[in-house]
Amino acid sequence: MRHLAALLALAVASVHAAPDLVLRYDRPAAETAQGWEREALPVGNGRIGAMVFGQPGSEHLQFNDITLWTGDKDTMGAFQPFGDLYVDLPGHEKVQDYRRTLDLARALHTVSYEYAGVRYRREVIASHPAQAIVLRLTADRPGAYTGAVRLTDRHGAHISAFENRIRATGSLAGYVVPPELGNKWTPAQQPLSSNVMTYASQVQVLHEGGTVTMEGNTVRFKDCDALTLVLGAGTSYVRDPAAAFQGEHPLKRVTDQVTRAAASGWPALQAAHENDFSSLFGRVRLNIGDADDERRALPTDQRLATYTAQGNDPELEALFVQYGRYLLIASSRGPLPANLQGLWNNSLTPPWNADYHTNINIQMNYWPAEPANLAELTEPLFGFVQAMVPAYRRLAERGWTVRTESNPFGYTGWKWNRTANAWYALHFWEHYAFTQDRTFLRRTAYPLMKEVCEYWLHRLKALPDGRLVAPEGWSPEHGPFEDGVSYDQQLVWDLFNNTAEAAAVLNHDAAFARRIAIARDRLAPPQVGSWGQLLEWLEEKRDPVLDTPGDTHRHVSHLFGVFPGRQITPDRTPALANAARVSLAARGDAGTGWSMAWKAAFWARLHDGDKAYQMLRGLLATPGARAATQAGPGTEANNAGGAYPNLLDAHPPFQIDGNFGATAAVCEMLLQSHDGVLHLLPALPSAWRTGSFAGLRARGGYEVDAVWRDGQVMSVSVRAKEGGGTVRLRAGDRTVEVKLKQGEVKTLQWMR
Ligand code: FUC
Repeated sequence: MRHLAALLALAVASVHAAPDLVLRYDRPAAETAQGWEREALPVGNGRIGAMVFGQPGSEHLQFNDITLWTGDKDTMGAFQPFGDLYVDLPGHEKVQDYRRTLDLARALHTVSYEYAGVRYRREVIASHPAQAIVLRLTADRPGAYTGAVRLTDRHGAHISAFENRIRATGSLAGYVVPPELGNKWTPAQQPLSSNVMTYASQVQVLHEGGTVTMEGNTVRFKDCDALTLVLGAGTSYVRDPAAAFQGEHPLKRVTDQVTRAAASGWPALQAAHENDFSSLFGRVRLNIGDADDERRALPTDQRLATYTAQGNDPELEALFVQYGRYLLIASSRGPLPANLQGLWNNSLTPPWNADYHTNINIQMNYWPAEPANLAELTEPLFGFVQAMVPAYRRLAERGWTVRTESNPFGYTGWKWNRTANAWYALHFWEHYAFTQDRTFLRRTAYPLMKEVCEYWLHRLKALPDGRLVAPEGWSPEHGPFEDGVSYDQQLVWDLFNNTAEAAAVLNHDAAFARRIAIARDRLAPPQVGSWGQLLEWLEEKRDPVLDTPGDTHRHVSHLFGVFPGRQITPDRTPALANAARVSLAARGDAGTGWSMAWKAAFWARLHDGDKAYQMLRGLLATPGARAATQAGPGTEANNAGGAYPNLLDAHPPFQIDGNFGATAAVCEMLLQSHDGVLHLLPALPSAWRTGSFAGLRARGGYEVDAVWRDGQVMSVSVRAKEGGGTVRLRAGDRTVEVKLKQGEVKTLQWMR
């Protein structure tokens, strides 16, 4: 028995040999209007981050802080780009053997090339422990570096320099985007903002060998062996409504961060960064098959183009899945959640203000967090929601609610999206479901869920036949505002269902739990329409487009109950699951990035691996190249999804939800746990015949590893990280029960 376990462990280790997780290019990112979002590579420590261009003659880091926003509690404003760091290396424009990489596992960006017989190398990290972005320049010959460092600011900050440090300090008070920089408002129309945010950035230049001098606000270096640049940035934003979101001037904090990081030196900074990053990133391994050597040899942009045309590159697919995890770690460890562009945005007037959109986008950003073993990265989302609730309460007689757009000062605008409160509540519940953190459930999740229930108990209205409906709702961006739209109904069902379960777990509030369970069962339920579809509205429409098989609108919100909800499952509600399949098939395979990612997750929950895979192919494709020709009436930018050469999701422009949604959808293809059983490979596509995963999380506090061959599960390990008890494991149509104590791991050889 022992012997068998050892053999099995060996087999598991060999199939777990993770594919190389490196994006590589043989040219720098273009300094063009779109180069920053399509070719430059993102680094981030969860709060500050940069797009790195890798131009040999002038390195460029376009950097941001996730809290730099215009707007306030009364006006929307927009997430803002911060500034730019340049390292000019005159002469290095024409170089040989150029290479640029982003190593996801190490969160390390590198550039290397040869110039005038010298091999040059650059490394960039965005360190969470040091709260700084660090750029290291080395060469294989001493004295090879001569050039200059410049720091710019996008909002006209005051720039000064002293002791090899350049610093920028400014304020957004009274800031208005100049018309020549894209502001469409006339001065009279300009919405007044009382945002008085202050901000600061600075870069310290450290050198080995040679000399460094200051010339105005430029740091010049001559004949240096190596350089280390430490970049810090911050704002006065605090996630605290009681302080009106306004804290101390960040200058001292940023100065201290840069000083401390500079004192550590590169080797220590790099080592601490890698330890920190890999403690999160290294939790999940994924092997869904091998690529051939020819593909492996291609730079990522060419590899993507080849894959778009020919498929057949499971290593690129695994890289794309892991990229979503990389991006979440890089954009969700600060005071605010990842926004529409994570934290990378270079425009003063970004699309949709690079905001927090509540009808799919902010939620999708957090879909991978729990299943892909990054549960602690949900903190910025939860902290954000809690900090906004006092303002959102003003929008409701009881409880709170929200509109479609939102900023981090409590403002929420554009059309009502009232059930987004229930959607937020779902994330709180899921955090408990995956982590079994009862303290979080009792103190944080339950009170929030209950308040949202109170909103809906108050707002729901009874139809003459007794069914309860959410009045005046909107199936996001599709059709009219009316009573009982399926999206609202399913969200409220999910809210009541989860809250009743939460009360039971906590053994608390039994009377309230009974009340919401009764209300849940009175909600107008999902219905099947005349062509077998799941109805999107309470009554079937008589409309040339809406609710017809020809309607290919990108939002598919009436399938919420399939994913991320759990009202509809193939096993418990097969007729509704079939109707969901009919609706989904009619909506088609095209879409913007997030739309395709959502569809991939739906197909996974409907146990159709090949359809889910087909959606994944659309997401990981040169934009426009693969999308079906299904753009019909009522659709917007329906053929535009895909991935840019840097593998960021195309909306267009770049919108990060599709990256996160793709990662989450693949998790759903490999492991599901929402229907009372840990279901292994519930939607394995035929393209992934043999493979393994390690470290995926399941509800109940479990961590799961699995190995499969020819589509059959060979072995599975379940670790009761938290909780424990009896867990039901399913693969295909076989289910077994396993008892686990907290902390215990059990490995089963599954093959019959
Ligand atoms: C929703 C979507 C759009 C876009 C925007 C940010 O409104 O309908 O496609 O993703 O959010």
